[in-house]
Amino acid sequence: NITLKINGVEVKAPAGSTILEAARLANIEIPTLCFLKDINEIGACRMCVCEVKGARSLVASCVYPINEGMEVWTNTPKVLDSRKKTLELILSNHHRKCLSCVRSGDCELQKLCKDLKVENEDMYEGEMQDFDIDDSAAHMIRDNNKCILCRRCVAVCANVQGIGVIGANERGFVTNIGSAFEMGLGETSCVSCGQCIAVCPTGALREKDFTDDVFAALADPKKHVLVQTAPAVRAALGEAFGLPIGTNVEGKMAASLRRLGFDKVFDTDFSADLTIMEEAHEFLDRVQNGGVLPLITSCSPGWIKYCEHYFPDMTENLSSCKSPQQMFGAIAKTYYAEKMGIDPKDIVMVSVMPCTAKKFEIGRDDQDAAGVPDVDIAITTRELARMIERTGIRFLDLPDEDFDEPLGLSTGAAVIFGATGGVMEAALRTAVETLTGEELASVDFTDVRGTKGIKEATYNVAGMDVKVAVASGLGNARELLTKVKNGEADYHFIEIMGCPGGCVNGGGQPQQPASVRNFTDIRKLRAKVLYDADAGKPIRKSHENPAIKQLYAEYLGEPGSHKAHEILHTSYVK
Ligand code: HC1
Repeated sequence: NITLKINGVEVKAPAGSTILEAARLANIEIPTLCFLKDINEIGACRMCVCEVKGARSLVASCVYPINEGMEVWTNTPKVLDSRKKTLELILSNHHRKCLSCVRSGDCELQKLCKDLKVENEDMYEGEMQDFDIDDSAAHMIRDNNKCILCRRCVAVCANVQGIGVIGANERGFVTNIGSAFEMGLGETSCVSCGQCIAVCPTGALREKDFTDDVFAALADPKKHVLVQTAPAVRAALGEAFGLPIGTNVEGKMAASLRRLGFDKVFDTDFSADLTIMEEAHEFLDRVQNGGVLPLITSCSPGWIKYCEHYFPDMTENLSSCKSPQQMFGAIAKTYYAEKMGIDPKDIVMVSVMPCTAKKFEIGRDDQDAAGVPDVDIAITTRELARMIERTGIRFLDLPDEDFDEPLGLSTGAAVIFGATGGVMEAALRTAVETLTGEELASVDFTDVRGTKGIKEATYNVAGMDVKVAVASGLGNARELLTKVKNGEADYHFIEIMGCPGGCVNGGGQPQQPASVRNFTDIRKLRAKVLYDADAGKPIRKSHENPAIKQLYAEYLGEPGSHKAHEILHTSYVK
């Protein structure tokens, strides 16, 4: 450990720490704007400046390493004044439409202005940029008039996802973040993961909001409006209402959806179980009949788009299974519609997803089992929170309620889909029992759990070594697939999720500020919600879900049947 003094108080911190980290250990939060640990460590915005004894000027504490005997001040008038001036300068070229901004109340810039006593937002009045809004992508909007050039979005896109479709254009006063050659984001090979939105400190980046369409459907008496909720939503929705990260709000979520007026409140977990039935069957079929291996999971639409753009020769490795979101819509508009005697055209299928790429997925080709789109509207966890707020539902006071049956019934295998490794574990539970014909002694495949970017394991199943790998985040996916392509690694089955940590950390989840993200692994806390939910379920294997058994018995026949293929499987483009 290194001993230093911060504001006159002795502090000990591990060698290699920055002033920012050492101060945090002493319960002093130094404000930041551009800094994101391990992602954007550029020391550029000057919000985190401090005085260091002997240094000629203020230093950027996010990148300044501590040393023995160092003396630091984080609270002198010079420091506070400098930070305030930085904010006033940012505001001089920021469209300050705070009252109508989607981030009002959780904008990092707004909070800093309040904390640092900015009293005059017009301090440096003068010429302002007036950028066009980029709404060319299916899933999001860029409003550069609210961009503060922190470059977090650029860094997460390039350094974490390995995509790099955005960067700084021009120089000086006209600097702006966008794509090359002034292209709209929708014209680039952006995969819609929304990680840029998740890290944006202001309202410059936001998802396309479809909540008005949902309200219109709910108000239409001719429509039968169904909702499905993704596994990871229950692990994060509570954050939008001030609950600690890692709170499971499944019951309150179901209650709130009922009060919003949905005709049935169903669960994507049901179709996650269904996906496992089809995907495990497909895996065993490929293994036993010399099909293309490794089989790669297909539930994450950001990953699918990435594969199509960047690894087109591997699309035949993709499972032909639709994602659980799409399978749900397909079953709702075929099996459920027939059972209930409702014309599929009168069903409005709404999905609540932790993901922005799901907005893109619903418009893909070959996703219309009943001749109409499987899913009509995909909204994010954040949009659902806004609907709840807008209608005055007192979320925290709601009772816990259950999903409706039968499409609300699910197992522990389904709920872990939302964490990296969860789909693999769920598939193994079913594939192993199918292959051996014996009951598993333990359903926990712990080697594929955890937030590590790439995980590998080998399981001996019925005398065969089954090699599996799991990657989350597209930079990790690229690393793994490059090894497979070069013959340096060889697997039977791979799970890939587009977002680091899986859906719990999806681009549509409630945003956590840098002051939280830099010091807490939000992926781990949210994933724990799902693993705890799994452990507490009476049924933990997809093939034991009674509603799934009934669906096959009454309608689909066997997994992989002709009918199952027509309704539940899809195709890809190269
Ligand atoms: Fe996901 Fe999936 S797990 S992709 O991360 O397979 O979004 O949560 O809904 O479809 O089930 C997302 C989550 C989600 C699908 C499932």
